Amino acid sequence: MKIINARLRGDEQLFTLQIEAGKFSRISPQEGILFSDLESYDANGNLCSVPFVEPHIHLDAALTAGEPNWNISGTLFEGIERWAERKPLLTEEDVQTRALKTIELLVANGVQFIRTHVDVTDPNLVALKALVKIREQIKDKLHLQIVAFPQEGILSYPNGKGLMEQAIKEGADVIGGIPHFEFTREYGVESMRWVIELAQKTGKLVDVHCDEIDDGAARFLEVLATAALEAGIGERVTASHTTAMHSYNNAYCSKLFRLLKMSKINFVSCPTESMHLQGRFDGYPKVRGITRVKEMREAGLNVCLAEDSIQDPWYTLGNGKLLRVLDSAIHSCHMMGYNELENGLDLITNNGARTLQIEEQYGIEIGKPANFIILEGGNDLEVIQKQGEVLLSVKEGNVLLERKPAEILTGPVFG
Ligand code: 17E
Ligand code: FE2
Repeated sequence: MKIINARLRGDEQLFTLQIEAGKFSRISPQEGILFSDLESYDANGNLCSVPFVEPHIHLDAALTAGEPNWNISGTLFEGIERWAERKPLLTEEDVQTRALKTIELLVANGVQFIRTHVDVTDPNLVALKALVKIREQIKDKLHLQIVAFPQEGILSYPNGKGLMEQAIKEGADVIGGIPHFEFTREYGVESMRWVIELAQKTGKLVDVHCDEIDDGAARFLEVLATAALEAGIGERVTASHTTAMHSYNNAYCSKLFRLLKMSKINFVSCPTESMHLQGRFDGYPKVRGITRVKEMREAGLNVCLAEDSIQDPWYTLGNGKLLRVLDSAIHSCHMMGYNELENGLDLITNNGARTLQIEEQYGIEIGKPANFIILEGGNDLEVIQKQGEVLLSVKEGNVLLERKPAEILTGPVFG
């Protein structure tokens, strides 16, 4: 396979990329524009980028919005209640059907690497078993990581610790947590120490729903980061959401950031989800309830963006388009500075890859697996401006998706 007339991130020139045996074998700058031929894919000056990474999605709950009841208040807590009504109705087939449909949406929008949280506060672990099967079924096409996510708590749910351990035995890759939802602060603290100890014992990664609440007193992030630092496993640990950080005072945040940098943990922000769920207990002015993405980037912390929900009890919209999530973060986090836009795609590509610890499979470099997408636009700024479609997605040399650019058939021409 050969790609001609492609742009690469951070470079003005046109490139030809050669792929052999599923790997990049040659990446060379062109003298000028090459004529299309039958053997080559003509990128037409568009960007050849590393694939999108979806580092935080709930595939078990996707496409269940309104079943059996709608979330009327729009709060996280009502979402958890509505989901608790849907959970007893789950079957493996139901989970598999919805998860595969959702994965198709993500793939159609350039995603090749996914981390899904799966609720394990279910004595039968129905959703977990279904997703372990899906991971196996699609493994040649897509990288899927499964987080054992204790939606109703580790210490606050009957046999919570046992279910987490069972989920690891059944094949979960990542250990989750939800300290801000545990009954007490003490349970929250204990759960974070327990999660890190389990990660040390099992060698698994960690990704905690951490401080997803507009309570400036929710400070489990410092507990998680300290435990990760002391265990020396920070790079394998992720704090998702951290929306309480929006409500922390700046003096505390300044002290906290020193620890976060030392710990080397990763961050996931879900700006569309947080803007929708957070701020619900405020009058005006209302907090946006999004973690400090701009400040994290400036401090050199690893932060990436995710969609979190696709049409579930927490969030009725969602369509697999990470460019929409990025657009939302750019607005809500004041990140429209040129310096922030020129490498803006990092937030939905490289930073997510680092969070998932998949960097050896990731990167447009000779010898690496040929995993890439072609985006409408010649650089990060143009791609973000256009909000266009993914034209091609290739995984290890195999075409996952090809799409023709949309074309206006009749319409105004003014110049
Ligand atoms: N569960 C949770 O605790 N938080 C979320 N944002 C979602 C599920 C989607
Ligand atoms: Fe989540």
